[in-house]
Amino acid sequence: MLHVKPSWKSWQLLTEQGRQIWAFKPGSNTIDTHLQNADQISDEEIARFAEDFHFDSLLNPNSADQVYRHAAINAKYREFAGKIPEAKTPEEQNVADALVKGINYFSYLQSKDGHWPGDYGGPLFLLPGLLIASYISDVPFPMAHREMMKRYLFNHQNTDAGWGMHIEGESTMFGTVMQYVSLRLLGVDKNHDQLVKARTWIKSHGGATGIPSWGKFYLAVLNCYDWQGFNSLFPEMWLFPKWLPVHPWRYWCHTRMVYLPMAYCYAQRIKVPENPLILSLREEIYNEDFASIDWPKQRDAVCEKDCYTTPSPVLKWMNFFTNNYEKFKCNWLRKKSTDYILKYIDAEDQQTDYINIGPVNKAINSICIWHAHGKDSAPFKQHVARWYDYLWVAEDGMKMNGYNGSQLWDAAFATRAMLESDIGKLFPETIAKSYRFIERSQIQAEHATHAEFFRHPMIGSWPFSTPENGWPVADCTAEGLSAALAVHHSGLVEPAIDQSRIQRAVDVILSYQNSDGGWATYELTRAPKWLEKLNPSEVFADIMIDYSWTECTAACVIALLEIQETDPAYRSSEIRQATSAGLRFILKQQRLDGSWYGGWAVCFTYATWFGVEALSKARARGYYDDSALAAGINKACAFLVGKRKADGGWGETFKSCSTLVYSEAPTSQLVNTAWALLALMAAEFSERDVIEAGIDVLLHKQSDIGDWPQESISGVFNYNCMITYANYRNIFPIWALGRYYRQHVQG
Ligand code: LAN
Repeated sequence: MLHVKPSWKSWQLLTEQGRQIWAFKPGSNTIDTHLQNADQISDEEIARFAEDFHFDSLLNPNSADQVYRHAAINAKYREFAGKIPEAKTPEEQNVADALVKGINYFSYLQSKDGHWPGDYGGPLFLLPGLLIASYISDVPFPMAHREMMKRYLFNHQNTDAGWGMHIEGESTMFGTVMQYVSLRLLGVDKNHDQLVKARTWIKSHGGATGIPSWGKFYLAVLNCYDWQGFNSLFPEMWLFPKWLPVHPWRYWCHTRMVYLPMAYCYAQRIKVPENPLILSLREEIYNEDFASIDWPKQRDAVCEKDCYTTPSPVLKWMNFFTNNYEKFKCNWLRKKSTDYILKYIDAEDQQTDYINIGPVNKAINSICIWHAHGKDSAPFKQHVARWYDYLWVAEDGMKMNGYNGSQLWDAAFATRAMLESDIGKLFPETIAKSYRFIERSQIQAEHATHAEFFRHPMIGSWPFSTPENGWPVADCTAEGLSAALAVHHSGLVEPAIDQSRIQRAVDVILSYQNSDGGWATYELTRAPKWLEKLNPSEVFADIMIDYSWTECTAACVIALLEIQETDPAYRSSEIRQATSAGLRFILKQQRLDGSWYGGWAVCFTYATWFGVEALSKARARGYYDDSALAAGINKACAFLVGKRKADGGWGETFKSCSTLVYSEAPTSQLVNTAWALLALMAAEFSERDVIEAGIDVLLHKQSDIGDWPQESISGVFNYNCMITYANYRNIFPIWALGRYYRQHVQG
């Protein structure tokens, strides 16, 4: 059983149709009533509770999601009572037992609505944005939440007293100043020992003038940085003709939806009124006297600890132009552009039921809506209610998740993992609940304003989280479809997704293919690669357009190959063409050493699994040029075998993601081991001892009740920021054991 601290029990996760809200001593089980009556407990009592969330092991700063898991498991856990199939050898029996135990444990983590809630924290630049939104609008979080947020921020302070971009990262100016300011907004005294040390870190690294642009933005809103020190966001660019390659409708949707509300704040120069805290902060984070700082000179100043991408000469030239335009700007045009931007923000709010596409525009849109419509307006109140959808409690405290959850994504993977072998069929209720969740998450209607605001058609698609978030994703559609097909195939449930809905999903996948043969994330690639030269972020790479990715392409190719089996007549020649182009793209992405770089998890093992899975599936179906597929698969297997660690497992660190070079972890990592094994088994790799040694690593790491330990952080975005996928430590070992069982044990 888990090591439980008493106060963890005060927090309870309420879930409704994928919505996740953490409640402190909830008086009610429904989310709406709870949100209206939070905080009836005394401050002292709450502060005492928060102490229990002290995180003593910084060796692995990733939370193990103990608070949720404790509540889900401890009271209810039972060993599997059914009959476990008998295997021929003791070793094979171990795999069968571990698989049953693993799925049994995991089934207790499923919420009543059928998904697997889990920690989706990691980035450290999200909560500060939300706290600034709460501060400027004077809508404080309840005391219990505030205490838990403090715990979280203190827990993730590095030993050098700074904070990173994410919980496992080395200290940066962005991370450090944002967490420092957050703690001050939460009421921590500037003489607190940990803050004194953090200030030393900030000052000895040049002070907050060197914070990257997103930090400059937040500080400017907080009135702790002068807007003159911020490169213009040129709001008028939203009025450009649409055919121009630089019109923002062509940007990657996350970049578009973040720079949109940022441009509104910039145009309005929104800032918190001066008050004693703000005046004090201005003294705390700079080496110079605030009034004496030459702000325009700070526009491009970035602390060397933060630099990941260097601004191009084109960007500098453009900044020169747009910054000067501010002196001569036409008020009429400025108003026209901010009116348009506000209309767009309102549309995004309505289309996503105020969840918004992600955590960054969630916070900034809240600020804009507060500014435009007021604290008492209905839209602002709707925004506030959705702040809680992003907050997550774990043993390290309360964090802002990287999305409103990973509900659909995890449910689809979990379903496919469990159904990989017949052992999954021993858990029909778990599968049925998951299927119901997947079924309800498929998007079935278009928003009235979708075309006006550049949204990709989405009927038949699946989102990453919930249908209310409603942003369709290409590979989430593929995973949703593959999972639905796997359930249909299992015969465990009466299909609720009929043929026409399946076909709509296929239509969506086909509509998402790029001209390079690959698939991107939320939309087609809408502008040429040179647009990346305008990336102003300094800390993220490849954010300007939606690029084709190996993982997304493989997922889509796999789903299309599967649909060819179940519905061979449907758009068959287009599907054949699409898969061939997709396979060509995948082969082209393969590196000389046989690996693939992964953009959305750590890293080469992740994408190599996707690559091999797609090539092997195509090979089995007799698609494409068999010798090219075989060569790609063999090279990939050789790569993986070459990366084996002494214990027979695989381990990669997040450094692979930012350096683009395989970076080996000191110890084997479960999730990397499972991905490598899945790839080798998909390839039907002939050296059985290699696979068995890897399987042994998974078996040895499993706990008595069927969980696996949380190891290093496994997700990533934009090369440089890491994100936690708490359920991966269960899903992928279950999947790999299932594949082994299917290939070697099952009759
Ligand atoms: C995600 C999470 C899921 C991920 C996969 C489906 C795994 C991937 O295959 C496609 C891309 C996608 C959908 C994805 C894109 C970027 C996201 C939304 C995130 C990593 C979660 C958080 C991140 C978002 C951009 C964070 C906010 C930061 C900004 C730079 C705006």
